[in-house]
Amino acid sequence: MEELQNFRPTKAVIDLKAIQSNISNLRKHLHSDVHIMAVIKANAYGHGDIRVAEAALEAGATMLAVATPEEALHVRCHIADTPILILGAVPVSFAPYAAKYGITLTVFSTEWLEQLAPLAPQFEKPLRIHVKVDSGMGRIGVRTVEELRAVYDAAQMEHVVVDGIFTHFATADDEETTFYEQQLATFKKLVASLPTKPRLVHAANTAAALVKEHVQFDAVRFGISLYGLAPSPYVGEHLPYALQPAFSLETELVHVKELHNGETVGYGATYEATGDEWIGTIPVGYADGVLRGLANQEVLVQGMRAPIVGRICMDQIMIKLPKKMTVGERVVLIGKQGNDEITMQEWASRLNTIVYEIPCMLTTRIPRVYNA
Ligand code: PMH
Repeated sequence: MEELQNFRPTKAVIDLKAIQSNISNLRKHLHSDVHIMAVIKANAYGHGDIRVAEAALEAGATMLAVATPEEALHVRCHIADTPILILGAVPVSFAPYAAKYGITLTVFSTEWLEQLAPLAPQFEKPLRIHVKVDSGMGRIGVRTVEELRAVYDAAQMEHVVVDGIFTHFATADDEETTFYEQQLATFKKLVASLPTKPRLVHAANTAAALVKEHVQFDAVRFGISLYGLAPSPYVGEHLPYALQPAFSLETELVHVKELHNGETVGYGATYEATGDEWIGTIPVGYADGVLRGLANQEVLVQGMRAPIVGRICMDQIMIKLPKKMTVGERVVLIGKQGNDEITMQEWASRLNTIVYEIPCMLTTRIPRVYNA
């Protein structure tokens, strides 16, 4: 079949200039020799991994980070040479592919390295690994000097290069710093215990990179604010520069009608008109990730706020219009219109969650289109 355009007017518009401005502002904020690792796991937090990676690299990022082998291979198919680090645990069976395609692995277990030992002599190119330290996140990583030394020693084999060591903070986005300081001290102690320092020591996520001093080390792992979103309201109030959100969600009215007093809208007939009201329908729903928990959210139309009415359906949502409007009128669910803006943080607060979940939950049924 010929390649078809998107017929449904619902789309996510990703502003690559915003992504680039977030990177170039970070570049100015960091010491000049610190690498920026663009964290593009989960399809670049729902923004589209390849386009985001290309934009970020052009703006000053020098490394990429993903979560899984599948994500790494997808990126490598489109982007040659740039280092890609897989942040999560991977099976040993992936190691030959990692070596072949220049993908760096996270390692934290001597058993894993023992299983690698018989495979490594066949690698045509060296396998690069970063050792993960669990300094308090309690997720993956070595926890003591002894464990670190054992992993480091087990990794001394031909065709394997210990290229980095890193940790991850659990509370860098909080005002309270005690736990963060403990994690930092533990990490520094473990790094100092090594006979030789690997090339890349890294610890900072967005929050640490933006609001903590002295944790830039050799690289920062920049995730959520690459996309123009603050990791937490606390960090949002203490930003060193303004962030540019990159993601807008838009659609159009596909139907408009007038309801009269007592007439109802949607499953369960939960919404009842209290007089003459203009109701619009938009073609987006919970199968796109616009969850039913957003039933009290508003959208923007002609720069005005219009509330969602009735229950959100799988593919359609009804909104109460401020006045009679025509089919085809543009509706913004996330982003700016006129003088108003609906942020992902507004959705996150409505859903009692963190802003990270919002772009990740918007499904691939919504096409991502790019403004460069
Ligand atoms: N490094 C690691 C190891 C991570 O897991 C993440 C984000 C980042 C860096 C980037 O963090 P940032 O987006 O705050 O900059 N990981 C996750 C996670 O596992 N759940 O939410 C965010």
